[in-house]
Amino acid sequence: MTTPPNISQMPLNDMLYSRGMSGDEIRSIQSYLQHYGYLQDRFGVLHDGEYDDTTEKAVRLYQCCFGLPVSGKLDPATLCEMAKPRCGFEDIPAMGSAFTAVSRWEQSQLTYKFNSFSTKMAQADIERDVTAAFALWSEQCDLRFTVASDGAVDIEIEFAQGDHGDESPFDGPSGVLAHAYFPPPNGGPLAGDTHFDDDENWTSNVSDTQGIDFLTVAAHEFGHAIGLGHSRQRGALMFPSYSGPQRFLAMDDIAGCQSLYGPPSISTDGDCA
Ligand code: TQI
Ligand code: ZN
Repeated sequence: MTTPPNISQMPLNDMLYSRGMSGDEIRSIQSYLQHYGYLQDRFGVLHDGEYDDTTEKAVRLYQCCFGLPVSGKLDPATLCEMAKPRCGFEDIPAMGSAFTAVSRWEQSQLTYKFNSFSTKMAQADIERDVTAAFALWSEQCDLRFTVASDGAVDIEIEFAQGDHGDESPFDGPSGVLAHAYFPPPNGGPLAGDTHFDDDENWTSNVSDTQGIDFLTVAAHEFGHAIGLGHSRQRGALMFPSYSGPQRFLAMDDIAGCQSLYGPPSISTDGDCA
């Protein structure tokens, strides 16, 4: 951890720094904002020593946190606040988790079954992709998924078009692709159930750029079915927009599922001698 610059030792008298300026003072301010967590990755690239758009966003965030007028400029009031003695710990944790967790299943063994299949993909491909999508989660947290052919299960999987008997009808091609219900007590009897819009052009072929990768969407929906909400982290499987196949979990997804279920328990079935 580097020492933050001591703003009280800067020449501050009647200075006003704003967009477009550059120099060593700007560099010190940037390093101050960085140290306390105000220069966030999501603000974009930072030009060292230049009062750029990213610096302005960080200044706005700082002003907001300290109840100062949010001008985006380093005015005397803002500089005066920065020059005050303060705690050396960051105000905004640098690696703050981006995931959200809603609710969890009480048991670590979950069952699923298929109520219907797609008209767009072969049943065997769907079964294989669902197995692989569940495995992404079960490899990283203490959950196991087993398929059942009938009877009461935790996660009911179905493909449907338009109105399909819950409160959330599908909307035809594109738009909403699928939805899943969070673990109990959310969703009542639908808890965990995962529905796919069969008006989408589902594919199991990653090089089919016209289609929507079923495994990716299934893995995202199962994230909801085990209790995760969306992540603020671009690149997380639980980030709320689809930008092509992503058949792996990001660190943030792993942190999310482990916060609910803990790391995978040591296998007792003899396969890791
Ligand atoms: N379906 C939404 C989704 O699963 C439904 C939804 C919106 C939702 N907000 C929610 C479900 C909060 C649970 C909790 O995100 S979607 C993507 C992604 C959709 C979107 O059809 O828009 C994926 C389905 F993230 F790529 F945009 C799957 Cl992977
Ligand atoms: Zn989602």
